[in-house]
Amino acid sequence: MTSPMTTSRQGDILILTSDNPPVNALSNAVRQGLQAGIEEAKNDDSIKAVIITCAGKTFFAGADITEFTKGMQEPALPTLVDQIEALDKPVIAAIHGTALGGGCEVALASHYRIAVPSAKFGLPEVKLGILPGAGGTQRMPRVAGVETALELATKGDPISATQAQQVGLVDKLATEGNLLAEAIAYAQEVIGQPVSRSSERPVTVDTAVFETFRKTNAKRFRGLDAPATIIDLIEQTAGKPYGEGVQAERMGFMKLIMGKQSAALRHVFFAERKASKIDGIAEDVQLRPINRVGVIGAGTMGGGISMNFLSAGIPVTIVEMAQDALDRGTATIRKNYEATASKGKMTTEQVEGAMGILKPTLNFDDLAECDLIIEAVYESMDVKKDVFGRLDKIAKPGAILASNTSYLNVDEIAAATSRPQDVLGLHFFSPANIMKLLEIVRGAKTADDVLATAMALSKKIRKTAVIAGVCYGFIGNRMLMPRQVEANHLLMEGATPEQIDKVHVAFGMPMGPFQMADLAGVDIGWHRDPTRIENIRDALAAEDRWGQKKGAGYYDYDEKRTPSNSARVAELIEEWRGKLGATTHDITEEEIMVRTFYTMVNEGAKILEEGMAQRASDIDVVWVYGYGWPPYKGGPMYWADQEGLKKIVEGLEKYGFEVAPLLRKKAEKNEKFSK
Ligand code: TC6
Repeated sequence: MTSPMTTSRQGDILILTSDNPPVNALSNAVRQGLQAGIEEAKNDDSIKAVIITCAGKTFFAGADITEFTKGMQEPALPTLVDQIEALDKPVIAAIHGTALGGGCEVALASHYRIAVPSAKFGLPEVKLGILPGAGGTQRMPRVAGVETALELATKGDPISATQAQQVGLVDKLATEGNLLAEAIAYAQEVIGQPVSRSSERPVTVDTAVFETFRKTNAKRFRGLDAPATIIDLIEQTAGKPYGEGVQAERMGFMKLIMGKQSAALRHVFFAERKASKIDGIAEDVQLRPINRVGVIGAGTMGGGISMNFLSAGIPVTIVEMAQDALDRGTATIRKNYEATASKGKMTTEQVEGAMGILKPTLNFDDLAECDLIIEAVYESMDVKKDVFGRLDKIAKPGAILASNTSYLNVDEIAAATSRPQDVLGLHFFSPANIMKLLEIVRGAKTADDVLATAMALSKKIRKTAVIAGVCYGFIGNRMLMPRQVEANHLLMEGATPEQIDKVHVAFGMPMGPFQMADLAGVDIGWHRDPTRIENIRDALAAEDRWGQKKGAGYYDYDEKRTPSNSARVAELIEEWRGKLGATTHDITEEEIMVRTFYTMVNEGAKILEEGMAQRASDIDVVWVYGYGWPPYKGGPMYWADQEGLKKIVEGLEKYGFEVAPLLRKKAEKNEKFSK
């Protein structure tokens, strides 16, 4: 096999280039090549400096994650980075794309770092449940300071080359497109100078930083092992020599990588990437060009959907029926952008740039110029059919017609047109400009290129998309239903909202079913007839207890929206238990787990069996990115695998649920959902 590493000479400079697509992961072959290059430089007196660089779209994006389960072969990355740094000739890392994880650690071990402005630097290991294990926890505080090191290593978000330069992580910025030539010139400048090793620099410590950092980020790090380990590690080793620090780092790394959280997070990493692969579609299918998107409805959903495209530089035509609704929608989009700008996350020019490509209109026919049209109108089959019938008359040939329905039958909607092959569901989650998940609903007649175009577009607008089949509620909402039904039954059988929510929060969900109802609005889906009260939810809605927005729902809220248990809700629950003649019993945590979590897994199994999801890991992606399932528990199907499918089946049977045949079969055969 040919090596992904090549060496070349430019006078007395040795250039080591990795070409290991797609992301130049530091695989065993790359590490071997780098080590051989460093060895060559050490032994050859005619070499005066070394440049480490990468071909393709990026500098090393990290260790090769696929090797983690196989056990890393020598030379291991920690050994290699120390060898790079130990060379007594200047080593220059020339960086474009992303220097992430192990890639960033290679850069830190190099004596100089030159980067193009578009390059990004980061330590995303924490997102895989591990810590920077190749000297990153030791070199980063020495190079960029403890605060930057904590920020980068515990949150995992990358910083730009300019920011990296400000904190000392980049020594020199190069012109875009001219990286290697400028790296060579830089190397020539530093040849002969004594090398400066980052591991030999002192760490300046202010002990108060750690406690403040822990406190400020307590909510964000809740339940996660890796950030806590990283903070402790940096704190405990800050005053110590590099050698001691790196040993502690090794121990921390080994402990985390063998833990359950890291395994689950790596599952999510690969699941997310797998989700973009569409079964049964040729990889080279020709995509349809999308130069303008039409959105029907300027409400919360339509506005949020539009923002995704505007932010990606794709012009949007947004249509409403009345001027005031259109103005309100446009104003909300602007307000949201301005709020982002006020946090420093967008410039005024970017705000104006996005608003400048938004075309608000009352004229439905203006949609004729769009390549993709998404309707975000009232959730009613009749209304949707009417909209699609009208679209069919005016949309240009080949335009993709999408419904943002959360539940309805996309095939029935498609049948209202003469071009069902161009129709699909694009189910965005609210707030649509923020939530990562997109369910792409594949209708019976949806054309392959339509699906592939939607998938490619989802990447452009930075969504994580999953293909779903046509069924009520698709993947996510369909699985939410048994949870909701059971949570309500549990209330009637003796549980309190807070008892159920507590189990969900302790599990790692951001909130429980009743907290979620209060946030989303208890009135959602309500028939709005205060005389027709059929269940406790109707009763709450009829009393104006619509949730947080009204200061009362399943909980009472103060002005800061802090919840407290509600005596009125307790009364209503009692009243409804009486009306239904419900007998109550002590509800245990186990019962709540089975009835509100196992039932979701059961529904997931049915979804898989019916082919409504392509693979179990897609279901996990839906729940992690759309419903706040804790990524460190891998998603419902992965979690069920870890619990043991036999245990899930036994739990379901104990409480009288009908077990999905696929779940039963897998449990009997001792199989798992995740491969
Ligand atoms: C580490 O470094 C630890 C060090 C200490 C050791 C002691 N390895 O995301 P994309 C694959 S931990 C293996 O769609 P993008 C990915 O699966 C690592 N494979 O591309 C996909 O494969 P497929 C720290 C990897 O352009 C393909 O590449 N680093 C790796 O949207 C394309 O990926 C990270 O956590 C990898 N490290 O985004 C960075 N990375 O085509 C992880 C990607 O067969 N990577 N693949 O499905 C990323 O964040 C992004 O891939 C990206 C590129 C921003 C680099």
